[in-house]
Amino acid sequence: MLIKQPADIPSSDITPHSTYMRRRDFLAALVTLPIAGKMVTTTDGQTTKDAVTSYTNYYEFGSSKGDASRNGSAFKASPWSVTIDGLCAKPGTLTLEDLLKPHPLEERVYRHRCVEGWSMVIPWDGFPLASLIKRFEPSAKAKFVEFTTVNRPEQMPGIRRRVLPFPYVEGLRMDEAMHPLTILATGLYGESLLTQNGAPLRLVVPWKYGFKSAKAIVKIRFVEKQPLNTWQDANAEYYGFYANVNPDVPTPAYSQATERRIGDFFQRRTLPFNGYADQVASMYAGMDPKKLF
Ligand SMILES: Nc1nc2c(c(=O)[nH]1)N[C@H]1C(S)=C(S)[C@@H](COP(=O)(O)O)O[C@H]1N2
Ligand SMILES: [Mo]
Repeated sequence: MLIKQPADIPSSDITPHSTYMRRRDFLAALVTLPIAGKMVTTTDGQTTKDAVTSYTNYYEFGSSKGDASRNGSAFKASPWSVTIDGLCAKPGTLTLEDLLKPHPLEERVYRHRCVEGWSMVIPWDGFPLASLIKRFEPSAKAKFVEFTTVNRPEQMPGIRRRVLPFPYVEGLRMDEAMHPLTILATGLYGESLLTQNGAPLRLVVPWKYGFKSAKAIVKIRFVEKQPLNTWQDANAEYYGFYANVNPDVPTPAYSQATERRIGDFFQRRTLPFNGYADQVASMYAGMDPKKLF
């Protein structure tokens, strides 16, 4: 029998500390969360939990990346309720617990791309938005879904300073909202979402730029007309409604052709629809790809 001496162990056999920590988190997740399934959509290495929970965009807490993790301690994500209304047969206001009950959580490992040119790979815990939408029976007139996020100036210093028009609003076309890749997330790395990541409930739409991922959702509304999302309202030249990742369409500030994965040194080429083209491109057939930003 061959016994490996420490000097014989190639460095590739040694589990990096971050992976070891991740495994521990995963074991903790098995205990705390009933995860029903797992969908891994990339083999790229996952971004460290430290980076995912500190490098965030959340303007209700301020306009720099660390603001939400620094300024989030006054924010209370419990109790929480969500109102679902608009063009549907069964509108209502539900506590978060009642809203989550019928939806088994899954782990989804997704690429996450920001307009600013950085990206991450994040293991979310969540469930398909479609399974929630169906419960409320939207009518045939409902063409879009509008998401409104929480507006609590007393707990959110960025709202007091009016750094954006609040509350933060996002929207999806109904078919985008019903797409199986679109999820509502309640956790990441096997643990409940922290304030800075959008606790207790946020949207994740992996083929679109991060700004579509509304955090701390309190209202979901079925509407006939395309909603005006906050970033388009604030600066339409930079941010559109569709926000589909398109490496061929630069914004005035950033090229979009490449991205830097947080933790990497080199830039990598950005993929159309953030690498999800096979699953989503057909939804935009016949539309001008330059206008899908
Ligand atoms: N409520 C709310 N949701 C928000 C934002 C925000 O300022 N407020 N920022 C958006 C932007 S600009 C991005 S890039 C993503 C970033 O998600 P992340 O911080 O989890 O990476 O959240 C989006 N969701
Ligand atoms: Mo963003």
